[in-house]
Amino acid sequence: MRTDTSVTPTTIHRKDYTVPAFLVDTVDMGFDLDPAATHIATRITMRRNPASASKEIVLFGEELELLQLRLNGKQLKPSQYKLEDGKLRIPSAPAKVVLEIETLTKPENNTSLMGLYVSNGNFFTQCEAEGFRKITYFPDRPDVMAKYTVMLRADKKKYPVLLSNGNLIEEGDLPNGRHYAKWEDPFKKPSYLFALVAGQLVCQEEKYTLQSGREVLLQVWVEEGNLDKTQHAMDSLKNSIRWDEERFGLELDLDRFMIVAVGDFNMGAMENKGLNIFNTKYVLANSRIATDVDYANIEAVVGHEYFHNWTGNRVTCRDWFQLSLKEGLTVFRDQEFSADMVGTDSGRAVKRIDDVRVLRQAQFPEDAGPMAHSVRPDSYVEINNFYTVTIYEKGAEVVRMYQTLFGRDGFRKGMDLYFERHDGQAVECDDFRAAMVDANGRDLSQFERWYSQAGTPRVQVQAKYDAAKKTYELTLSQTCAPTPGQAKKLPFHIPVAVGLLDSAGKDMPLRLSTDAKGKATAETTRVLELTKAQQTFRFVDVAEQPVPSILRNFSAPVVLDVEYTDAELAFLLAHDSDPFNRWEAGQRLATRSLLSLTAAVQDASQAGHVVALEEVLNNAASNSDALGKAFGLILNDTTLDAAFREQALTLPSEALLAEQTEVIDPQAIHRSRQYLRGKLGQALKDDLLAAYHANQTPGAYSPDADASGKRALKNVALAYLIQADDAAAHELAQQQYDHANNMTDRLAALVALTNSSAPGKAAALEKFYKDFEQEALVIDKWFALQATAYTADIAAIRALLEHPAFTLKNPNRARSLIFSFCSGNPANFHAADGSGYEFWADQVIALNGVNPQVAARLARSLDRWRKYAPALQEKMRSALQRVAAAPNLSKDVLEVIGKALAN
Ligand code: B3K
Ligand code: ZN
Repeated sequence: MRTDTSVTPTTIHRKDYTVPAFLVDTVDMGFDLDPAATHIATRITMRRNPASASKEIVLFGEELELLQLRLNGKQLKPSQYKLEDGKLRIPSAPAKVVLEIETLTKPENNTSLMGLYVSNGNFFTQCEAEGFRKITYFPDRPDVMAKYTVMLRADKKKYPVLLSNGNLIEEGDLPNGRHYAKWEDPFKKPSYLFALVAGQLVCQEEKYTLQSGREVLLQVWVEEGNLDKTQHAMDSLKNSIRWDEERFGLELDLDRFMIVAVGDFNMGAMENKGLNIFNTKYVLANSRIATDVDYANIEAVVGHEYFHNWTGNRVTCRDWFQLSLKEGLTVFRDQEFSADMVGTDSGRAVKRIDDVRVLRQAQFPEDAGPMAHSVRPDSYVEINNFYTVTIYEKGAEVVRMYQTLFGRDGFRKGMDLYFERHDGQAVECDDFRAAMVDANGRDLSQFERWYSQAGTPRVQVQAKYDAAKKTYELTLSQTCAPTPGQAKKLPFHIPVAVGLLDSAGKDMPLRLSTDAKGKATAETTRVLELTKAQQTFRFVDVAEQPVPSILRNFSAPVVLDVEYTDAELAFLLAHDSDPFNRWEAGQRLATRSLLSLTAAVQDASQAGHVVALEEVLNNAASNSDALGKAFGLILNDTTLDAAFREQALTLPSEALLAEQTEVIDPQAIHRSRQYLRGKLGQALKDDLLAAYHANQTPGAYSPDADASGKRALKNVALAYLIQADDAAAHELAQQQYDHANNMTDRLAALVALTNSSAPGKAAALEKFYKDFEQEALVIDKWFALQATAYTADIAAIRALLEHPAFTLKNPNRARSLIFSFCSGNPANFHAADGSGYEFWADQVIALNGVNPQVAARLARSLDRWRKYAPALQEKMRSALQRVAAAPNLSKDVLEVIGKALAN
């Protein structure tokens, strides 16, 4: 029969949404698994949708060989259907239809890792967003939900394990050394949640009793030899199940829940119903191979995928424009889960700081660049390009604002109503907002703009204290810069959490002029609701001139412009009861130093004074002594958790600083940041050394918050000390490398050595490789740390590209070298000769032919090209144009490059 492959890139618009003409009740599938040619027989029962006037069945299919097509038992003649541009259309179909479709795919040739593919000899699927159409012709859209039964058949020796969604209802042997397994998923689901796994895998399994008393089976499947690395994922899964019961009253609805790890995977993990498929990076851990950060990430991702079972699977998205409905909400849930797992206030703040760092470093630039889009986008060319930090992280901030406005209990009421109304449905972001609003009895129509308007709002603060009247006025105003396709922005509804500190650094009780007379004044944080372009809030009974602490706990995803003196910032860093803003004050202080250093370096190099740079920096470092003092107080304050101190002592990243300069000069930023690190390292040398020794974690490794916090503080101290690049620091790092009993310490020592001139650095790198040659995830770290080394020039990167362990086909490996360099090493990537951009273009073009999704991610490294100096801009433009002119570009890459080059 006919085969169809090509799909023309077109822009899909949210406003063009129409309901499906046919609904699907059941899907029965039979797979004969063979890496060279897998035969798939699918039986779909469908009926006309009463809500649609159309009688046309529209099925999607890509890269499929269509072997057979029968409608209500009769084979369809080619004249009875149309097959073009990735769609199979059957015009005027009867009201009730049984479709029987046979397709053929070639999993072993599938390097896109979408649909059915082979990884290390085993079969896996990835169907979100539109991968199911690479398995069979189907109404592959999330608002078509159906019940699935899946029969898997394969060679028993090669593929002893056969898994799919739901419950195993039958298994047995077949002739010729083959066997089968039949799975049935009791819940209706959209096709993007379909999954199968087949191959040589082993599992750790446990029975777990839910709060209701029902017993469920939990399994973590991995390749043989990795069973010593599954305990943490299993613990994280059990914690997730318990947390969702306790915090949201949501129970696991299946009798069996499986996690499977795969080495070749485009992203982190996938929430397929009952059969979550994970990148090995987010499953495998033991102290030998995984860092504290890996442990935390595994907990978060296991939680995230598990939480999708309700927010995503039971209630799903009507269309892909609503993606943040499930992703923003589920990220919020995993953030809260991770915070609750630590439990303490300062532990929660550390988590919040991490999340805000990601938002500022990745989402704010996205919001200011050519791919800017709202949380609920209006159009896309390739939906896979919209799994972005805006949809995920900004989406989570939007959800968090409901909780800030309504409180935890109000938020819970909204969630309960959301499930009461929409369980089993495919809905819109508006439905979530309506549930929140209705459950809390408030009009929140203006809040909708968080979904429809792109761009990061800026909030300006003006303060006035009237000593005679004892009033304190805060005038807040908001603006938002235009984004592509959205010139004008209307005011957002912004919750601004505020506290006022008295001269002793204590919180003042807060009373607003609008408060009812009898209102108690015990509250020390008030959430001001900024809804207009400008608004004044008046606090009354304010005994003395306060220092304001604004946007506590980062209560809204905005940039806050507020004029503080250095002294006020040091005061907030020392006293603010809100740990987030305490950290923030230190970051503001450091940013101020770093930006003035950067400006001085730029001025000097423009004037040609490159030789005297050290002197220029010394002269410009006027407030660095004050910064050193403030940092010293934090470093030595043992009443603070080590993890918090580490956060406070970490300078803003180069990427973050870049966003705060008018014209990005990556080398000047790098030099300044390195210089300040060196200065702080010298000024605090004794204290750093003391902290280094005081925060050792002897004994067996544990990834708990206390121990990992200590390691973080100790290793940030080491990083400062190594900046001096002297023999003592080399010795310290070498000792740590040699005696480490865990990957966190070993890797931190190796990074320190790599960024120094220590005599043992080459030997350590080599030893690390030899010791961990068999551990793919550790070799990824080995590539990444070299790609981000301060000394890594393009020649070093190109040499690593030739390393026998390097391959473009494995996304983790490609990311570890190429992405780490292009986005994690700005000073070298943006080399003045444009060699970094040439490299980038080569790799985007090469990856495009292997894996369009991964290629399109890499393509985004030049998003912000217009923010650089003209000489660099020119070189970036020609690299972009070279990619744009390459043959056979995927729509993924076309969309990203097209938007970057558009005016
Ligand atoms: N929902 C998946 C992401 C799918 C990405 C498709 N390109 C993982 C997650 O967010 O949990
Ligand atoms: Zn998700």
